[in-house]
Amino acid sequence: MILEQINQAGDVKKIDRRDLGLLADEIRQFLISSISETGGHLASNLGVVELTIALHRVLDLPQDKLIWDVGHQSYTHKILTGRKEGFGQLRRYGGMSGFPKRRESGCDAFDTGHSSTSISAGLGFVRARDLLGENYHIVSVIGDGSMTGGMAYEALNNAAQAKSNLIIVLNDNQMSISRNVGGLSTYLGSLRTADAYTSLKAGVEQALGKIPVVGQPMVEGLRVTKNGIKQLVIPGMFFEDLGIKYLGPVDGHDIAAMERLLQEAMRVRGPVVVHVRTIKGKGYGPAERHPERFHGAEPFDIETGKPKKKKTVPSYTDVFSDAMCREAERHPNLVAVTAAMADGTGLSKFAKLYPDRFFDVGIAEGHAVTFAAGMAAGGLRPVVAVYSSFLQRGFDQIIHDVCIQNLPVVFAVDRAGLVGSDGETHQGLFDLSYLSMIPNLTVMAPKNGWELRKMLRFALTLDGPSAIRYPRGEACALMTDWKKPVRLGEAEILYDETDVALIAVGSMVSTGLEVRERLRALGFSCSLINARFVKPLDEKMLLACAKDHKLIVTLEENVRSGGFGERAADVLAQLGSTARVMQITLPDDYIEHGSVDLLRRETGTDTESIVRDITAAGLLLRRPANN
Ligand SMILES: Cc1ncc(C[n+]2csc(CCOP(=O)(O)OP(=O)(O)O)c2C)c(N)n1
Repeated sequence: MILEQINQAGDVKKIDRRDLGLLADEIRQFLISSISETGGHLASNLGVVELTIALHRVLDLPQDKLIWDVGHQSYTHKILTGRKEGFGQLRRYGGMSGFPKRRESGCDAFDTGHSSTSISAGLGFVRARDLLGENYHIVSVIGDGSMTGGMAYEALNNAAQAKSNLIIVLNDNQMSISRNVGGLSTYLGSLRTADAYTSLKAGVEQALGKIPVVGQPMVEGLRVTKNGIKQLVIPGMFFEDLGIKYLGPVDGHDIAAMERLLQEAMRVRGPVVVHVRTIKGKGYGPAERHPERFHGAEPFDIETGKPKKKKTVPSYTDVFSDAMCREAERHPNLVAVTAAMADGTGLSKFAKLYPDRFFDVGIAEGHAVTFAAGMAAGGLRPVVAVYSSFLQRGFDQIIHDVCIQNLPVVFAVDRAGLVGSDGETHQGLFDLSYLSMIPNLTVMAPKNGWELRKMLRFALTLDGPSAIRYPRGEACALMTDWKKPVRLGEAEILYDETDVALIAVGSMVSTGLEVRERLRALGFSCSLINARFVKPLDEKMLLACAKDHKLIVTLEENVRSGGFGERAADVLAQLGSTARVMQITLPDDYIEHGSVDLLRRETGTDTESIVRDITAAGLLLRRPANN
């Protein structure tokens, strides 16, 4: 095994050039077999095995800086920097992250997870290197999908001024998670076939030149339109015009050719784009055929490529997916927007049924929000389906473009709360805080699948903007008997008792149900309220709870700061209530990867921990009464 000779950064340089193909094969087998057990990002990683080997052969890590955009494709990099053993615990609590982490290795130059940051960060390193008088190479590796994000262009524009070396490797596999979209992807397509254009142009000129009398003037005429033709035949004009040198395209599975081109790129004074063509999923049939399915894969059977665990219960995403198709029938002006997450957000079905009313804008959440605002101002009813952590990218646009103008845009905020194995960058911990502080925006969270459907229907009746946040994974199928119609700012009282009032948001309502059972077994009487609205808050309900209970407990999957509990306590204080409010929230901190159940326990938001906290507070509460 060649792979056994790789134990730390730099070892790959010692491998005989003739054995590099074998090493790439072994890495692929290793990736397929370990990800089939743990799950993880497979297709992107299989695509960059040779590219990563070539990068590690020309760079000296950790002195040189290698920045992976998104970072989901950094597995081979982890293997080549002595972390092969970490794959047994990949993305598990306490185990190795699926993304680059500076705390995990000195060879991880910059933490990533969200897309399109690598050129900005790389340029930052360039300025630091030059101002501090240091000497090392900096390479940002960015995919063609991530090149659809606006930040990448802001960075390119800024990088063009740099006078010292910055290498931008453009990993072009024509795919984002699904097929890449937009003008840049078309442009890259033309670069891929640049050789064909070059020979086409030569052929046309030669043929025209042979035509008597008119032929030669036609060739001259053709040359006058030089720029137009140059755009077609000189690869990388877009980058070159910006002031960034372009090299390539090069076959991303040819290690020697990439090493040569990277060496050349290292000699450039200034920013340089190295255009590398790769095949997503390379070397594993099912992933090559269905790269979108193997982008982020659950554990799977290697023979068939099928997931090991069969899905039986529909997820919230599935419920939303169906609800959108149903609402589209009722509302001819309803349109759907995604930022490169058609599959992940469940909009693929809508896209098939209503292709003219579906918009994939690329990995461009900020643009998606303002684009939706424009459509709403123009008379459409846009629904932007987006993950909680990625919507952070659209914060200003939500305020500036949607909410100040009170435009009726619906945000379907998926993956809200703990998401699990993707870790810090992907957990949806902040949306209740950053959304519920925005004037005009209605913020809701459903207790189960039924309520998600009703909330979407309700949101489409509002004159202003709204957000519905729901978690990753199976839709709660409990509490189906409670079907109170959704009305603005009204909570739903599930059990009306005394002692403790549990007021829960969305995913925490079912936890509240369990907590209530346990508390009742301990002799407490216990109300359970489904908050439904985080904004506007149901003040009447809050005051009633304060009056009739000894303790109010709020439950939410969001950080404490700016969350539901803090707002509820604040409203009560403002209304003059002295009610005791206990806030069950996620900590004001970043939460690493791990299973959601385990993370709930670690953060004290599981049933057991909540019951423990409440009973402790309950005893304190009772003491004065017993005296
Ligand atoms: C801001 C943001 N939005 C969405 C995503 C989800 N996402 C992860 S990878 C990816 C596609 C990236 O495509 P590309 O850069 O071409 O990499 P590939 O997987 O094709 O190698 C997307 C949309 C993200 N990580 N960050």
